[in-house]
Amino acid sequence: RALGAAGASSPVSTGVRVLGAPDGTAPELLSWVLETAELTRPDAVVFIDGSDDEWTRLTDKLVEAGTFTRLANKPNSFYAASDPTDVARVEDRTYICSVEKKDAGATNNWMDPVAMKAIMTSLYDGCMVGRTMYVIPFCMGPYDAENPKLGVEITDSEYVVASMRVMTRSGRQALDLINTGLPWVKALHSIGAPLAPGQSDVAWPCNDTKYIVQFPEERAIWSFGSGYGGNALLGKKCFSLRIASVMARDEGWLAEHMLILKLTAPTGKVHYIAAAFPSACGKTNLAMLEPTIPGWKVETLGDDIAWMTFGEDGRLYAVNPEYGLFGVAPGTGWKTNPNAMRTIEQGNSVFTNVALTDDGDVWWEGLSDEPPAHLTDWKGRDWTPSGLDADGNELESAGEPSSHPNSRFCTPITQCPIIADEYFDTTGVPISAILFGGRRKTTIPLVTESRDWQHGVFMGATLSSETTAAATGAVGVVRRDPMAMLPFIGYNAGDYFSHWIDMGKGADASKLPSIFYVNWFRRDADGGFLWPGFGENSRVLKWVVARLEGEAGAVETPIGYVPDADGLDVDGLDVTPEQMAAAVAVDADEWRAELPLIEEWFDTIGDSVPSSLRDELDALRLRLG
Ligand code: GTP
Ligand code: SPV
Ligand code: MN
Repeated sequence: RALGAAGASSPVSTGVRVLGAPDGTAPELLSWVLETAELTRPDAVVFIDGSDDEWTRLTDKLVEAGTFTRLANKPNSFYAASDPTDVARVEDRTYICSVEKKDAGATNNWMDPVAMKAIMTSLYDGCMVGRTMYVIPFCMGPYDAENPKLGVEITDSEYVVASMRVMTRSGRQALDLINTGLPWVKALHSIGAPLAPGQSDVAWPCNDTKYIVQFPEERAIWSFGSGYGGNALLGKKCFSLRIASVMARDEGWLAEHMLILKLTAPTGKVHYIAAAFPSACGKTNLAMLEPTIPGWKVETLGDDIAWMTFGEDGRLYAVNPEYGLFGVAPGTGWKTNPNAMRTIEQGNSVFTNVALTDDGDVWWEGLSDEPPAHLTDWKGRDWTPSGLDADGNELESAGEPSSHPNSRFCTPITQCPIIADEYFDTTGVPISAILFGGRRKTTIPLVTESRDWQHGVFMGATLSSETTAAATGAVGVVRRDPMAMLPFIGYNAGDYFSHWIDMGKGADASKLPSIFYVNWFRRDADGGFLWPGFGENSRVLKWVVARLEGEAGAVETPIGYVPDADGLDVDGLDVTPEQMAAAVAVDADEWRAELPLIEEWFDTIGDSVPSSLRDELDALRLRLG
């Protein structure tokens, strides 16, 4: 019972001891906790207070259980390796259980909420036996927001508690707000791995059966079977995107899968930019970019989620509801993302499914040019760069990367050395430009400016990208990923498009952000990237800002405006004029081939696609000839 030491203890009718529930805990919360304990039957219930002592108790317990390995080379930091089957979001097991099927739309899995609850209630029955149930009060966004967005996650995973403490504002302060009577979201999570008396635990308990379920009308989340980030840290994708997108539709704002950055020009002029790229397509990297062009500065506000609402001045303001970064590890290094490196170096971080070095640090592909001579890979096996052991025998890990491609670092955003002061503002920052981007080998130019808001929404609605390891399933398959939100829209995608169109119609057009479409991932004939990316993306940001201010040249093409011959600043860049031309080229044949795919995509969504977007498709077809 060491975990409960800090709190009051009250025996309840179920016989479960509730530890740390302070006097004044909202009755609705207390009764939900007791109801859940009655169903799931944990050994104890612990309220999370957010204290340092609590962090120490939790991480000690995780180390003792073998889930965490304390890193010798980073302060207060831990390594975890998941079960090899529990490494990513499970989109095929994710459901939007609205009352009516049509409200989930064609892009979401759906089941009748009553039927789903019957299935999940029997899964939850006794699922926490032998474990501790934690109650995590949390707040997405600042505590002093006008309408703080509160939630409570119940979980039986200490890994989830530790991660939620990094990723959200959580503990006593959130509970105090809930206790004032403000609305809050119920988020229930179990790894689904009860322990019989005497049964020994494994380092990463989980269940082969997984369900990630949102009940939009009730604003409730039920998750079962997985301990992985997006499936289990319910404040993140489940609340801040799926449930929040429904709230945003109803209340007239936007909940988006976007980074937020502050860009300062050499003149001192500031612009705030939001960008939506699908999972593992470059948000964290752009958010922390170190410009290669002199005099330009980027500061970070967010790397994954933006909540945007119109301010009284008619401009669109964005806040980042998160408190941490849950970033893709592979590819993150001093050359590509030095600010992420500086953030994690300070410690207080959790690394999952990366490799361990012999001196107690972490490593992953792309961290440095040369891998260490020996590693323990994410599956716990010996790993060497050659794939051979000291005797020249082939290792079981030979030919495989040391880290899972979706391995992640989980670290406090406040440690980011370039965090913008405005991160802490409750009102957010006024957005000048929105970038949509994807991972496409062909067709999509480096940067294209939309003609207006409606055309920009069309760009977002038809965004396509190659799938990545952030979700289970095939990698590298081109699919439509509207606004980078395909797995996260909590309702009918066509209605979501209408909401975007309506947001623009209700606004002063001169104050709306300009919308751009970017692609860092276009390839040449040999398969190499046409554009160096990372810090060099500052050159694209410079062009975006110059367009906003009417200072940069552009060519009008059937798909929008692309930089003219000397539009992009390529001073000092090691790229040939031919490469540059290929990076921004609009190939009419490639685009004509795209038309039926867009048509098919709209047909998949069906009648709910707004007619204005069908009009945009017709107009594009005409312009392409
Ligand atoms: P989620 O956290 O899954 O939502 O992803 P994200 O959009 O934040 O992706 P992230 O920035 O972590 O990048 C994912 C991968 O893309 C990493 O392996 C990066 O190294 C790589 N990447 C990011 N930016 C660029 C770029 O400009 N060019 C190229 N070639 N690769 C990039
Ligand atoms: C993503 O997949 O878009 C992520 C990681 O940002 S997760 O939080 O696991 O969804
Ligand atoms: Mn994401």
